[in-house]
Amino acid sequence: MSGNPTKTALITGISGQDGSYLAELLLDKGYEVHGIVRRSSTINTSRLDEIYQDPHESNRRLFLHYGDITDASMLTNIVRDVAPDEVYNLAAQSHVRVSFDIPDYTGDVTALGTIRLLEAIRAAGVETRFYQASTSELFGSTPPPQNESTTFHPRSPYGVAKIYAYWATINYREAYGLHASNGILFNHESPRRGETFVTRKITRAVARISAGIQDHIFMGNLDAVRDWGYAPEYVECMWRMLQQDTADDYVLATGEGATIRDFLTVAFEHAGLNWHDHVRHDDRHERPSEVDALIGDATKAREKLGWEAKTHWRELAKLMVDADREILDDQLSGRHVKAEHV
Ligand code: NDP
Ligand code: GDR
Repeated sequence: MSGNPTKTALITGISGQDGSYLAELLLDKGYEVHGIVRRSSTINTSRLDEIYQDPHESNRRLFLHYGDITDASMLTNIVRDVAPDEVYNLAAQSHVRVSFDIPDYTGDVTALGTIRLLEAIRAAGVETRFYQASTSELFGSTPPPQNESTTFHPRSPYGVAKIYAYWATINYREAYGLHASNGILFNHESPRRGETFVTRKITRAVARISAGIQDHIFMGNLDAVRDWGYAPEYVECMWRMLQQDTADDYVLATGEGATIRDFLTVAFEHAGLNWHDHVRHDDRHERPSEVDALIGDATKAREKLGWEAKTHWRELAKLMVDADREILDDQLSGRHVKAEHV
């Protein structure tokens, strides 16, 4: 790590999967990193345990601020005070199935939250670069392969909210000359993936079933096709986008699709299990309108940013199963002691 910070970044959603990897990456690059975290009744920064720095430490470069993407005045204050060189907007109600249950809230956070942050940048009058966490869910029912020119047809309140945010980002680029880029990221996973997303749900279940503490899981539609990549590789390209002279929009994907059934097969077989013995169906996990198939074409990112996904879904399934077995072993043996973040 280099000594003096050269640049300052502000990350919304720093406590999430991507936010935590991005914070690590930027700290490694010598950045001073500021993140917005929500006040909650339980500690919600466990993904930041590895990089957490005590507020009393001198020379610290990671700063966490209480806030919320629904709080416009807070956003303006923090952007003005931090005067970041780069802003990464990763905060969202990011669960597609849940967005059908809380559509209004999803729109407030995921759509309006973005324009609040863009307005905060404008109101604070700081010179900065902006990254928006856009998604393959924008393509929805348009068949693969999907690239930057593919027609959008979202299939959930989440996808609809993200379209608003996508266009808000482009509008601020065109209207105010803001260096603002959309990363249209296909599904990316890791051992830090939220436990209710399908890959992590499966790999956690594999660990628990092979340890004999669980027998089965309930799942929804197993026919959907997804293009799963590895989150640390994707956040590195978020950074690359903001290093370009000109802001632009890029698809990031592996280019390979697989069904949920395929993922189940590889994950269970990796632990010597047969998924047919352990998976049951529950309609609760089905969506009122499904996105059947997402397979991305990341040619533009390869040609313009020199980026290519290295880890594909089979390897990813295995590394996530290994990680979940290790986490469970630590928990069962009492070795898992959480850091104190107060
Ligand atoms: P996570 O769900 O893991 O993280 C979401 C983050 O947003 C968390 O830090 C969460 O805080 C925060 N957040 C939620 N609501 C608010 C709010 N009202 N105010 C402030 N912060 C809030 O998502 P990922 O890390 O997987 O994804 C990051 C971003 O990228 C999201 O915008 C997601 O929609 C998008 N995306 C993700 C893809 C993926 O495959 N992972 C693909 C394409 C786009 P808390 O920890 O308190 O819940
Ligand atoms: P997705 O991810 O909706 O693609 O959004 P998720 O892992 O939730 O679902 C993927 C597919 O699996 C099917 N499925 C199930 N999903 C869940 N969560 N639980 C189940 O039990 C289950 N059974 C089957 C789903 O129907 C779906 O087809 C993710 C999020 O990270 C978004 O924020 C992001 O924008 C997109 O990826 C790209």
